Amino acid sequence: MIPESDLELGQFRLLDVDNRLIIPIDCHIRLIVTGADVLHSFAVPSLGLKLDAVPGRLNQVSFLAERPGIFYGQCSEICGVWHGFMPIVVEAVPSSDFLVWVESFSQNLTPPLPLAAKLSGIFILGGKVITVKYSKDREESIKLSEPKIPALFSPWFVVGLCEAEACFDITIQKSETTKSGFSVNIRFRLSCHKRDIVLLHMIKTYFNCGIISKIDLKDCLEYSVSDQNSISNIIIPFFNKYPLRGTKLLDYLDWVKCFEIVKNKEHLTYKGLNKIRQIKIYLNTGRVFNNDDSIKALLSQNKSGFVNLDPNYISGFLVGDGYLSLISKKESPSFGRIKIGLTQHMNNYLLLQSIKDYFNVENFVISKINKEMISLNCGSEFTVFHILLPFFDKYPIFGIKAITLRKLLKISELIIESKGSRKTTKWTPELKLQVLSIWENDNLRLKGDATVEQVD
Ligand SMILES: [Cu+2]
Repeated sequence: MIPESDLELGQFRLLDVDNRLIIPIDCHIRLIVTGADVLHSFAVPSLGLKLDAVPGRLNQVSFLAERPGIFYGQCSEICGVWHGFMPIVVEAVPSSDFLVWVESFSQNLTPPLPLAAKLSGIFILGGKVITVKYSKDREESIKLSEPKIPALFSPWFVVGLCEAEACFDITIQKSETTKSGFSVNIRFRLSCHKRDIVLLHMIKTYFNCGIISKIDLKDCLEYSVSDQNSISNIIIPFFNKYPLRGTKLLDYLDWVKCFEIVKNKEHLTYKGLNKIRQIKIYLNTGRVFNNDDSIKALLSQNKSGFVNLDPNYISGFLVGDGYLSLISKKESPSFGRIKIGLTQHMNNYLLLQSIKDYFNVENFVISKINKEMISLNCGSEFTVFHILLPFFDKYPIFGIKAITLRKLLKISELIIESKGSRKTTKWTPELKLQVLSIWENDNLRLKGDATVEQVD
């Protein structure tokens, strides 16, 4: 049920739910009902449905929705103090829509959740208007269409993005309700700047679990999954199927260990809790790298059975930890130079190396930024224009950076054209203006699925 405080205009008090039951119209549906605790009754009068929910029994009924619509019902068997607060919403959609939804999920993950639970969230999100702020003086509202997973979207993109931005989080808190005096919270978190809200929503739609919330301190939004079912049925199977490959893999593996402890309720004992504490010391920022060969072996791409680096992983990683920019100061001698690169902590040297090897081009080199950070960047205009930009076009990046990429692609075309057969670009004032007009052009914007569209 949606609590009164969260109701939006047009929603019904005590009747609207956060998980709708989605069914196709003109299809014979068999509904199987049982009770998990006490007697309830599943009743939707406008569909002619009323069925007792009895613990330990399966009752079934068949029905047919003849038209699309939203049908409301409530528990109809006095079941306890919360009896008045357990509404039912059935949403009937045309079977073609239903199939499209099912299809969009079958290509990705098939979490062992009931379909209705898988499909919720999408319907809640669709039609919502959000304001996206691109820069200080530019913002626009985007009506989220029923969010689609873009056609070229790859799970490896998500992995790359998570390699950069995800946090496998464990918190231990004092608690008065547990015997050990502590409770353990396990969360998967992915944060990004608030202008990338559409991207986060896309990830949420993809995983079909979790919530998006604001982190107060910064202009940050966070996508997080903390319920055990979703972690166990969606997040962990995902990262087992599409493994991380940098130092985050180590965090992930430790985090899974802790999750297993919690899942088996061992954290309620001192021994289990201490195990988690031990692991937690080294998690995320606490990890010590002493050039341990076993770690190297784990992260080495030569390890047998290691999954090949997928190009979409690189795209996701660029969205998280990379940069795409243009030197746009008119007076600068480097005006018009396009910069693409990835910045990482030294510990992730092997990862950057493997990306460098993937491209296997000259002028794409790893350099030291300071004591701790290294970056993979490109000093050759030819490589940027003819290899890197087209690469990220082919294996698309999503989110705000996709807009930057569009512009840089246009600028590179313009520069290539103006060069003709010359070796270097002749920067006439007109050419500079043309470049700037593309760079500052506002006619590109993000669609509800985090891809770019042109507005004229
Ligand atoms: Cu009831």
